[in-house]
Amino acid sequence: MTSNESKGERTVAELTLVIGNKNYSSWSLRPWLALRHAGFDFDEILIALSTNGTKAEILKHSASGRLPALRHGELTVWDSLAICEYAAELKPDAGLWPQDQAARALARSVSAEMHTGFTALRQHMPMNIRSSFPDEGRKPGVKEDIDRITSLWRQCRSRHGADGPFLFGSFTIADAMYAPVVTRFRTYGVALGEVEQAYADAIWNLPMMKEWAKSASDEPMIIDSAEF
Ligand SMILES: N[C@@H](CCC(=O)N[C@@H](CS)C(=O)NCC(=O)O)C(=O)O
Repeated sequence: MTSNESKGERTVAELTLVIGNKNYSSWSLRPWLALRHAGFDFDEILIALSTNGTKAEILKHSASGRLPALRHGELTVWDSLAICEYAAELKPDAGLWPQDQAARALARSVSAEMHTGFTALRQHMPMNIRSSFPDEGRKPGVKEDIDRITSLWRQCRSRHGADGPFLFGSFTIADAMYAPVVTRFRTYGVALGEVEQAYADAIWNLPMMKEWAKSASDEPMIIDSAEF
């Protein structure tokens, strides 16, 4: 605790994470979880997506025109996975990547596959944490994406998950990358096998996940393209 905190004053965090709507912005959720899990003190700036002013607001923080972005002093880090990597470098002891080299390589592979792939799932089952659409989203390519994701989860759990309930035992960036999928499976009522359901429950029951989901439920903004 700093001396200012002990006097009850809020210190300005060194890090600021600029994010989109908590209900819809799956890319924002990922680094938010990684930073939280690693115990960073960070401020948040939330920019409402899909409004007339969204692009101009985002551009004040990131020339990429996309969220999330992390500000650390003069430095801006953008893109969810790059922010997670930066957090892992800032706190090497936080365990954001698995210690074992082979496990770490697999964790990076499954994270990269999430980052670049599963376009059918992302398009047809957009993240909408507070809602329930159990009959929607079964479009071409979605089942294949779900099958690939659940197979990856089983592979990680059986090879490296012995020491805890997450993909590599304890929580890592790989879990942060797949957390939005866990919420999608809930929203769209995707039936899971025992191993995948236990994993999904472990993610959903994380206090930091509950906190994000509560904020998502409290948000007034509605994005029509992510509603059914
Ligand atoms: N690959 C990027 C994707 C970021 C992205 O597409 N973010 C969306 C919000 S979830 C965005 O900023 N959209 C811009 C807009 O709505 O104007 C990442 O991993 O951060």
